Amino acid sequence: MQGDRAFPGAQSAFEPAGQGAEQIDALAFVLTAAGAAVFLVFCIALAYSLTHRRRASGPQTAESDRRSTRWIVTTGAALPLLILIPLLFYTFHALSANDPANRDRSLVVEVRGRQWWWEVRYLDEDPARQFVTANEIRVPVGRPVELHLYSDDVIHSFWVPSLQGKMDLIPGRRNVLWLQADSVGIYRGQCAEYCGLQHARMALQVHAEPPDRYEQWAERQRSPAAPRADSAGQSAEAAFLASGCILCHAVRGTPAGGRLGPDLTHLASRATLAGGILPNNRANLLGWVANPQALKPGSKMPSVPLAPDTLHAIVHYLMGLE
Ligand code: HEC
Ligand SMILES: [Cu+2]
Repeated sequence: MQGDRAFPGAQSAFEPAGQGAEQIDALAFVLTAAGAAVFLVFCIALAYSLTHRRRASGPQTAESDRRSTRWIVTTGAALPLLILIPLLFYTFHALSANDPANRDRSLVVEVRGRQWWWEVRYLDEDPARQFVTANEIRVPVGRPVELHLYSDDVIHSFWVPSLQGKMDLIPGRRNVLWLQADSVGIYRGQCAEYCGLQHARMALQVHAEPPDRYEQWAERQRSPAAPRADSAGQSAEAAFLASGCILCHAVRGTPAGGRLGPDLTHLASRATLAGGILPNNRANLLGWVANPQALKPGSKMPSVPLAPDTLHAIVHYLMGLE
């Protein structure tokens, strides 16, 4: 299912687009089908026994006692075990196939749940090659990605239903999940554990891309923000750097180094703003910077009063962070 145009991307566990979600989908189907079949047989047996009641003919004998005991043991213990044990082993099998330990771990992404957005850090053995982004995880199609899930505030839950089952992000703990997208596309995810006022507006997108496009994107993300060449760009940058924004936001390559809000170094390359609630375009950026509390009440970004000129200059600067 495609979402509305502003927010493309499937978000359905019944439309798996990767191995993890496929295994869960198959497991859910098998367990539901087996449960339904058992229930059907049970209903038929119940209906039969209600309509074919025989009046006890003659006194109970040792023979009829033995017969009913045999029935009770077969249908009450042996039959359920015969059905449940294979299902149990099938479940174990499906779970172990979904274990991150059995995957290639060359691409590791750290995801930190924040009230109410996602910080996404691409790890690399060479620290200079690490980079940070927000609310958007790009992955090369067909390659497993290991996710390390953290939280510093409250419990969140990472769930991209089309790609993998959900897993909690718990303060003080590292949880590990993997996912792999098998076809190019945008997959929507959502925080799945109530985490405060704006929990419902804490979404993310996974963009699965061909490997070469992914590499191009990653290479760009690694680089610091490009210096502004024109005078309008330079004065816009000065307006941003003189504002309170830099207390909370970082733009690599500039003195802005705040850590409370999303890294803005390549903001313009992202599809959405503020936990996936707004498509990233000029109008929404203006609206967001002018008054985030109107769009996401309670958000940890305060509405900062800005003169109209300053507001436009800052938005101009942000639009150039490609
Ligand atoms: C007190 C800290 C703080 C200050 C000051 C602040 N922000 Fe934010 N900003 C945040 C937080 C936290 C978020 C994430 C909000 C959310 O999605 O719930 C955010 C989100 C954003 C986003 C969306 C980023 C994304 O990828 O979704 C933009 C753009 C932004 N801020 C720009 C600014 C600008 C411009 C200023 C200065 C006028 C500013 N911020 C001042 C904390 C702050
Ligand atoms: Cu939440």
